[in-house]
Amino acid sequence: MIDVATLVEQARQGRPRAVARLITLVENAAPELREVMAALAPYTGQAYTIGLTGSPGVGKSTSTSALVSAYRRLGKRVGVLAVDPSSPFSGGALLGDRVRMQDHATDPEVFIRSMATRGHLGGLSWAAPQALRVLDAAGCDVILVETVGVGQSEVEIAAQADTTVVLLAPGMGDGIQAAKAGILEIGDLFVVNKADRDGADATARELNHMLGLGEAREPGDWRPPIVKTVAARGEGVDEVVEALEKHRAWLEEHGELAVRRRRRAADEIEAIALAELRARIGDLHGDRHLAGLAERVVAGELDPYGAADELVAGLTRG
Ligand SMILES: Nc1nc2c(ncn2[C@@H]2O[C@H](COP(=O)(O)OP(=O)(O)OP(=O)(O)O)[C@@H](O)[C@H]2O)c(=O)[nH]1
Ligand SMILES: [Mg+2]
Repeated sequence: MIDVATLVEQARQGRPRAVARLITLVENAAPELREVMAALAPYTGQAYTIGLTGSPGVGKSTSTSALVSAYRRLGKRVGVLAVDPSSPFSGGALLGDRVRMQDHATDPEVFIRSMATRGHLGGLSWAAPQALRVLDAAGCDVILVETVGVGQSEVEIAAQADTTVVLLAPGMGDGIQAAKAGILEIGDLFVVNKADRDGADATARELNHMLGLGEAREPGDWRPPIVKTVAARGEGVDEVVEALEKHRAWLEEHGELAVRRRRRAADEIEAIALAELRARIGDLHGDRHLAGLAERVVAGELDPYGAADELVAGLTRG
């Protein structure tokens, strides 16, 4: 039996074990989650969430670690969530990240957690926001979210952060790749990492050109800046923080932070509602109502659309 009230209280005080246990409840879609989220709700909405995305090996984890250091120098409490949508297990692919995060392992003001979401009902769209709520209620001023892997998850992560950072590296044809994957549209800030390698300037120029080709911007619109970094040596990271703070100020000034957060909450509600409906439909498999409808469809007395309507009406009645 889990004492939710005590766990929540300890997490709010920033006790790492309690925070970790709450995120495990999220990962396991535990039945206690409802109670946990109800208890956490009044303490959320303080953290500034930053998503980091980009091709494998571009330097997301190294940059995350460097950003943690930078925010710690500013006295902030920092959360890190590494989400792996392709793996059903924690750890594994994220082992390397743990090595890169070692600098922060003993810092009580830093919470680092990796989470696997494959096979999860509603996957990333459902689980990651709940984990973010835990870190938020635990008093994190800043939460960095790294998604491991590529594809749809890169775009999904953008919907879950206040600010999205897209990382590229020279020599990978990254600019073109990013354009193809629809990544240019989601970047609030672009980082050309591994600037110690040849071609960083060319990549930045190429990117600048592609961003300039986008739709005409209104005055006052945000123009995503491009920052060059050598994350492995911490170079350029203060400039990234500066750009992040500028974007945050812009979001607040233009009411865009509230817009983004409302959109996220709507997505979250939808994901939970869909998961709930799916679970109820799953429950119906041994159900006489469904069996009866199927019989009528087979007999040609009812068409499948009509049967589905009846089923859904039955679900939403309670
Ligand atoms: N030369 C150079 N190497 C770097 C730099 N930043 C990171 N690296 C190296 O690039 C490799 C990949 O870095 P990660 O931070 O693990 O990259 P990632 O994007 O998190 O990788 P995945 O999580 O596997 O997608 C590591 O060997 C880093 O040491 C940099 O600024 N310059
Ligand atoms: Mg990584």
